[in-house]
Amino acid sequence: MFVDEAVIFVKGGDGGNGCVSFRREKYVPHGGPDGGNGGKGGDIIIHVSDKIDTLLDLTSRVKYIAESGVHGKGSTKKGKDGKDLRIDLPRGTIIKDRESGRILKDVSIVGETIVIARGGRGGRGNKCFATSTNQVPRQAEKGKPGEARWLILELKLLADVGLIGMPNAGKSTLLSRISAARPKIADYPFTTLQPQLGIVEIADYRRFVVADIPGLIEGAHRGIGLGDEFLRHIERTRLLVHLLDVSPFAKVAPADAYFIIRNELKQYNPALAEKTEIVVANKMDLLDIQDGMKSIQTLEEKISKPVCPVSMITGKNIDQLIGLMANALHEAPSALNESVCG
Ligand SMILES: Nc1nc2c(ncn2[C@@H]2O[C@H](COP(=O)(O)OP(=O)(O)OP(=O)(O)O)[C@@H](O)[C@H]2O)c(=O)[nH]1
Ligand SMILES: [Mg+2]
Repeated sequence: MFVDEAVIFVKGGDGGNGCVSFRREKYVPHGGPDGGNGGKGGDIIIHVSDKIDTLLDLTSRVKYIAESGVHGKGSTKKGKDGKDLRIDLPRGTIIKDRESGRILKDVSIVGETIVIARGGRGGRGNKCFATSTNQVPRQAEKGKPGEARWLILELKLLADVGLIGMPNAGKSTLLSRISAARPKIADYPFTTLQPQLGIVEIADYRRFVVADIPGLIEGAHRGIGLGDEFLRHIERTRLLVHLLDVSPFAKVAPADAYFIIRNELKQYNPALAEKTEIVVANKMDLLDIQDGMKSIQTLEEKISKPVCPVSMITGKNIDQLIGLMANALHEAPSALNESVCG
């Protein structure tokens, strides 16, 4: 299951106490103060990683407490600092303070590190309190406690590619063909009720994340069908793949379906409609070759965009489509418009 919220407690390590000690040496009857300072407590550090895609690991552990600093010792020995504790979070996690509800950080840069709870300062040893009037100070400072807070972690589905289209167009079938995800697929509208993620592995250990969302219909932005709230899951994607059912059984003609969905995107968020888009004609196996070629040509003229014809059932052009997605994610958007499916 895809977990997108976790609540954790974080606490920096406590600072070590300062030490009260006096020098004891042969032939030095009244040695001066030599109590060392305590070590600093470790920090809790958030590290943004591209190795993880969910908050699943964080749900098995609630408390994250960094190591405390060691107390100071005699002979002005400073206590050792506590070790920092690193928590890896996936890109796109929003970190909120549970008490105030305030967003502390919206992490998006892989490799970024953020100190989310500081370790306490070590206390000063009695050596620091010696003055000209008090040469035998018997006081030392206690270490400060580490910062502690409850955090709410939220992960917006952060996908590279968003699959959009009318219900029954074959979006979930596409996700199941190109990734290990196993979404529900059925021959009726609104089979998908919740967004699903799949990871597509490509050459050289590269991969990208695809989000399959419930189908959209005319008026989705007014709440018709399942509404448009799922579009928020693809707001941050870099690429949209727009699936059209070009079979004779489609309820809406492909060009009409295209413009209906485009309009819903614009109504929801004009920036979403600006994203690079690959248009895919699915269910080509249900057309004969001649009709298929002609209908793709007509469709391309009507929408003034290249269309990639595929069949999720026979597997026709799926590899080419993956190539188009990979290129679009890595190349300039303008290069995409020239690309064609074989
Ligand atoms: N003949 C044929 N059928 C297909 C193809 N792709 C998908 N289908 C069928 O179309 C139906 C709908 O597929 P889904 O993948 O569930 O469609 P969806 O777009 O995810 O639908 P919603 O979740 O309702 O939005 C299923 O019965 C699929 O088997 C294809 O290329 N050819
Ligand atoms: Mg579906």
